Amino acid sequence: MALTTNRAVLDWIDEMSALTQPDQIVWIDGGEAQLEELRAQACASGELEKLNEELLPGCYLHRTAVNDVARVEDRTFICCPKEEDAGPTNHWMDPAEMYAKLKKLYAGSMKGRTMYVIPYSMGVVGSPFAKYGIELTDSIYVVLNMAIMTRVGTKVLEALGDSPDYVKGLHATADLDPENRYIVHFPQDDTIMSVNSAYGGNVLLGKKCFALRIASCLGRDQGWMAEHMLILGLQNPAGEVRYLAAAFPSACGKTNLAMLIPPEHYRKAGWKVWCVGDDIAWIRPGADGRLWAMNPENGFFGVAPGTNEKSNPNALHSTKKGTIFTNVAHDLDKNTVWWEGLDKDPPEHAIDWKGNPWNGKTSTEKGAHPNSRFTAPAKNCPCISPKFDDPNGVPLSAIVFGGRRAKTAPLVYQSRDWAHGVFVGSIMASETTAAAAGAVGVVRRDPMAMLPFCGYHMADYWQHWLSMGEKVGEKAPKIFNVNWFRTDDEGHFIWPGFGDNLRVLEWIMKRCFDEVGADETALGYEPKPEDIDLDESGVSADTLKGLLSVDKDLWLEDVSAIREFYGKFGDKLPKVLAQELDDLEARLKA
Ligand code: GTP
Ligand code: SPV
Ligand code: MN
Repeated sequence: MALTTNRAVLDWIDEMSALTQPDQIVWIDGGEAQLEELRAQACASGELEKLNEELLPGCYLHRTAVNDVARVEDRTFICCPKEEDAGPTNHWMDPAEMYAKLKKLYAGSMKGRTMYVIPYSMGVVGSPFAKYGIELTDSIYVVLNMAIMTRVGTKVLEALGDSPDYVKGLHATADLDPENRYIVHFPQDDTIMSVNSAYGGNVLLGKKCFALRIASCLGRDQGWMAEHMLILGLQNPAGEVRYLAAAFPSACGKTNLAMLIPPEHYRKAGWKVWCVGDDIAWIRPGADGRLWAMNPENGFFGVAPGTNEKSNPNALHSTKKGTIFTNVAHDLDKNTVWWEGLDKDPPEHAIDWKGNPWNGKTSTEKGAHPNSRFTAPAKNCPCISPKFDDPNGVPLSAIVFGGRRAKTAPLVYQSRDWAHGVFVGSIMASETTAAAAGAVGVVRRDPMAMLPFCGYHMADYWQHWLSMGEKVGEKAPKIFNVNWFRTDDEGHFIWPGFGDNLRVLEWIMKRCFDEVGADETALGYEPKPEDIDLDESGVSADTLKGLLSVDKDLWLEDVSAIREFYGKFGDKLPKVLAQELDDLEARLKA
């Protein structure tokens, strides 16, 4: 039975069910009883496997099709009316043409199946900054993931009332044909359509599709920003909590940084990190003129491989109950899960992510897919911020950009001012990872970690960043760039990373409050080596100097690459950014 009388919702559902022809329609009310019933159904059909109730209470395992394990950027479209508004970094098709193409793929696709109606909220339900969506899907896996990742159910429909202001999302599993897989956004209609996938960011439509691609367009029009950023609070020994947001590309360390546990002597001194969010930040100017950030999600869709008791104990702890694991290895002796980097004791009797028998002690194949994930409730996280449910979010002191660069980028540098910081974000580059289908380890430009997620022309997006800075003026957060991923000649990471990243965060925060000096370099401001605490880090002062060094020849090569990249944006490239590039080149040559 329909859970709302909202005509704009009911009419759209009628239209979509006439198209897809499900046997029945089930409304998700958000209650535990209904979710439990769906879990049982999914276990009966084999879609989910229930894990050991004692070791992993309320946890389930799911395997996707082997050709459906990551976002598909090639098949992701922004279908705004004019091609020039999608820009050179997005795939575009004429909306009428795309709607016609999709209609054929959806027609009758839910015959013999159930259509679930998921009312969900991005942000705290009822808060002035929350935005609502309805996802229609024929996948119980999607329903159960959305119920962890977002706030779902009747309360969302009550908050929406009779308003037509919600984002429409239609997901059909269809036959998972990769040739007909489409993830499509129509920003002018607040509509998302996804077909022929059943994996993560392709189908949990509240996440990248709504909270970044559609929301970035809303932010442009309404004066706020939707960013691919973690948000954390850094508590210092004086007990003050200062907040930063950080944009790293997919699988480049956001979840890890957001939940960081400080090195021991920092912990003893009273340092602590509070996690507000690990993937998405919605940022807007507050009444006090500062920029405030909130996390629209309610859970973590985190990378499993590499997560362990040492690298990220808080994430590991978050996965101990009420979690769905996707594409990890199944330990048959314990009925638990395993992935590469969990521990040095892989199971002998297991099923790998492809569903084949697997002996972790002898096999040379991977047990878990490199982009295998856990979907865990945020409330499970031991360091979840007391501000997590605060509708206003938190005030930002710093914004940090970063990526995987084996050589070029130093451990950390600070931009000269907001405009220079926007430049620093716009020239981000990083090695590709398994989070998206395609080659791994290839350096590509990924401005603000938004290359796959910006719902409009990237140059207009940069202009929007510049305008937001003008709006907040002196109160703008300071902007930094970090790189945890410099490697030595053998390809080993030089910086220990993970908890030790706090050493860099400490410097960043002190810069924001004028508590520490800096050296001026061609790039911006860098720490004086003695200002980074290396106690018990295993890193020598010389190594640190190396990590902070700037190879001018490499950077001049990068400048040419950036010039070529900027060339794609033609007249739309903000003049300020072109000037910043010239200035950087001049400083490198000086
Ligand atoms: P998405 O969920 O795809 O957006 O990824 P993310 O940015 O949240 O990345 P995540 O924190 O899950 O880390 C991805 C991978 O990077 C994992 O394999 C981590 O082990 C590794 N990683 C994270 N932080 C560090 C670090 O400081 N140093 C090194 N060397 N590796 C790191
Ligand atoms: C990412 O790829 O940046 C993710 C995972 O956070 S997904 O939800 O698949 O986009
Ligand atoms: Mn992400």
